[in-house]
Amino acid sequence: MPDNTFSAMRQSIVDGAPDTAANLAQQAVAAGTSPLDAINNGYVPGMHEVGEQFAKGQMFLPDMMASAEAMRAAMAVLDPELKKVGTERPLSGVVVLGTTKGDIHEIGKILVGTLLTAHGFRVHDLGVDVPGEKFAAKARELNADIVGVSALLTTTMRNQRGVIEALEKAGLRSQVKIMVGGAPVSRRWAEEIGADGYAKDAMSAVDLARELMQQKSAIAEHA
Ligand code: HCB
Repeated sequence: MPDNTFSAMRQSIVDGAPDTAANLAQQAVAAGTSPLDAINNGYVPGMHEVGEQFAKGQMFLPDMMASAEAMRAAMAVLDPELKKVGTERPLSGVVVLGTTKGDIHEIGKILVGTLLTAHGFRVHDLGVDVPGEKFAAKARELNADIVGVSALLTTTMRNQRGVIEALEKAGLRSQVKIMVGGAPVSRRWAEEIGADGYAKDAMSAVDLARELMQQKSAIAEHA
């Protein structure tokens, strides 16, 4: 796919233009472009630019909402394409996913869920603004292997620790691996709160989830 198409995708997000974003995604699918390339090289850079402009006071909340709408329109086209990869795979593991309490950012988390599904994981997405107890209850109900917690605000990333505490309180911590992510989150933060891993993007989340499943089976073999 030519660079100017990626740059048009990026611009459709900055402009908050859902129809353009969706049309470009359809063209990409028709041209056989990898949906992940379109997301990573086209749409996500647009989101980053929106974040930068918002931080500088050059964009406001309604603009950021329009950009999110454009991203959703592109994802509605690309999501089924991403999921096609996973249809014939054996079950890799069960993941409970959600955005932490106080936080309504969901685009990155949805992308993580889509790629995990595409790579054979069964994903239950709890949505946004999810308290720790709800993660724990769903993990118990589904006998989950992994809990993935997203946070996009510096004020809500500390609630990731709350999810770990809720799993400990429910007596599930030794059975469930925890991975964290989101723009302000880092490997160091993951270590500080006692998570099992950090992923910087959706594809790294798939790699990490696979690694965590290997760790789980190694523990089971030695038990
Ligand atoms: Co929002 N917002 N926002 N926002 N927002 C950010 C996050 C800022 C960084 C923008 C800025 O100031 N530069 C900023 C946070 C500052 C901070 O805390 N340090 C911010 C702010 C301040 C706010 C409000 C407080 C604004 C206000 O009301 N004054 C408000 C908060 C509302 C709330 O949550 N309580 C708010 C609202 C919004 C919306 C609603 C307008 C909209 C979200 C719409 C939605 O999701 N339905 C929005 C958006 C779109 C953004 C930006 C522009 C983009 C976020 C995004 O979708 N990125 C964002 C700027 C930015 O992040 N650079 C800005 C694209 C995805 C693909 O990346 O990082 O989310 P991702 O996910 C990656 C990665 O992190 C990882 O994989 C994903 C896929 O590759 N990952 C995981 C994510 N979760 C994972 C979990 C795992 O287990 C593993 C990996």
